[in-house]
Amino acid sequence: MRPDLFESPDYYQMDDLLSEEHILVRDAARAWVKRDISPIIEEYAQKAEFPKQILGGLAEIGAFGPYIPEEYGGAGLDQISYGLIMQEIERGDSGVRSTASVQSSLVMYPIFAYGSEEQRKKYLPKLASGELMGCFGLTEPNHGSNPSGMETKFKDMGDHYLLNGAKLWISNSPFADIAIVWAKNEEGRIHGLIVERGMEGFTTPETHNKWSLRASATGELIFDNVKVPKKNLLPKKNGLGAPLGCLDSARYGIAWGAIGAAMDCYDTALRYSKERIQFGKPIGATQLQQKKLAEMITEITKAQLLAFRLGQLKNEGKATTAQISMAKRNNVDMALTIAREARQVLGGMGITGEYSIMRHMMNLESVITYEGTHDIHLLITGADITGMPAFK
Ligand code: TGC
Ligand code: FAD
Repeated sequence: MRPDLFESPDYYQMDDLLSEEHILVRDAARAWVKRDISPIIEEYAQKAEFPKQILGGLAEIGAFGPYIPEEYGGAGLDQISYGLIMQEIERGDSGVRSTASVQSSLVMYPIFAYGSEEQRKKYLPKLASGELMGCFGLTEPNHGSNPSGMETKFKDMGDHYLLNGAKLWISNSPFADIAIVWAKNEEGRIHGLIVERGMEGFTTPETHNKWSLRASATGELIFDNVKVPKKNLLPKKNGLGAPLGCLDSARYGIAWGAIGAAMDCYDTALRYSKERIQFGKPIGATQLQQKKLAEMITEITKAQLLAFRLGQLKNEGKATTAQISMAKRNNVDMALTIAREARQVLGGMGITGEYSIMRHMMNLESVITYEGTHDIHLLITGADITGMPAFK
């Protein structure tokens, strides 16, 4: 892969809206990605391996639990800082951002928001430092978009719970130390359980042959009569709203992250268009390539404004699930469209690992599917504006 020459586009002077802390946090993440991700990521994606050596660096830039209070080991930052960190990491690779999203919003958040004080103290500091890694098991082989139908269940055995079932498509599962698992009790009510690696009957086979998120480890969670101590149940919230609440936080991070992937594709295509000569002039001087580039920067700018306003609402505790859903859908769709267009600007070179665009494009095919598919998010907006849910 070529040297990382990334220059961040800021067409509407968004930096003027950021605080000094936002810029410090953003620039630290940006420098880390340039130094520790860009030089290695293509190789790891090609060999379909997660680069475990980056976990310490992710913890150092505050990517594990950015908004979790410092007393629990988090960085105690606001939601815009969280978004900016996700943007910079995904500028490097969506799979690396996935690892940070899952750890922060799908593992640390539920322990912080729904866990007991004992659970918070036991797990959060170690998750923040990367000493412990987690994963989140909601999706099942027969229940993806419709998690309320889940079949994974647990039974009260007096001194412990007995857990049975299976989860599929779980980011980080092959190496995670703990899993936040959503399962139904005997009354059919959904609860979160903290399942630890090493518990008898708990296995995490890896999913191979992915063409997308190749530098992220994805796998299953299999529970075969797993004895889970009663103290591992998240006590403060149950029902489908509990996992969906975690998704709000992760989807928000993805809305920012996708901007990073789009910025990288745009910046690469812009530079290439100025250097590549055909018919005696740079291809960037042709009207058709300028149309592509002009549309890209317009869409990136709109996505930046959407994410920033959503960040303000989130800081004020006012962002709704439907608002977050709209930003996730719009920004990921925007990034995928830009990746496809940018790939064309590079012609044949666009399909090689010399440049990041094809990797971003393939990654974004997962990002547009996980955390709620593009179509499910359209339906969430549809339900919100009409008052008539069309899922069922
Ligand atoms: P619905 O009837 O709408 O809601 C059920 C109950 O939940 C409440 N609720 C929420 N509570 C808190 N926060 C939210 N965001 C909530 N949204 C809904 C709701 O009020 C209700 O409460 P109650 O008391 O009335 O029971 O549920 P539904 O079954 O109709 O489903 C709605 C739908 C389709 C939108 C939802 O199921 C959905 O979002 N499906 C998509 C599934 C999904 O996104 N899965 C993601 C899995 S995790 C993942 O992909 C990680 S990738 C990680 C990475 O690598 O980055
Ligand atoms: P389905 O739900 O079977 O959907 C198939 C198609 O039908 C989609 O196009 C969908 O939009 C459409 N559809 C479904 N219902 C409707 C409807 N009512 N109306 C119209 N169209 C509909 N899950 C986790 O729990 N934890 C993780 O860490 C995690 N990581 C992932 C990592 C990767 C790389 C991938 C690919 C997925 C991951 N997922 C994870 C799972 C992800 O959330 C699901 O793939 C996603 O929610 C969609 O579920 P599904 O794949 O079963 O598709």
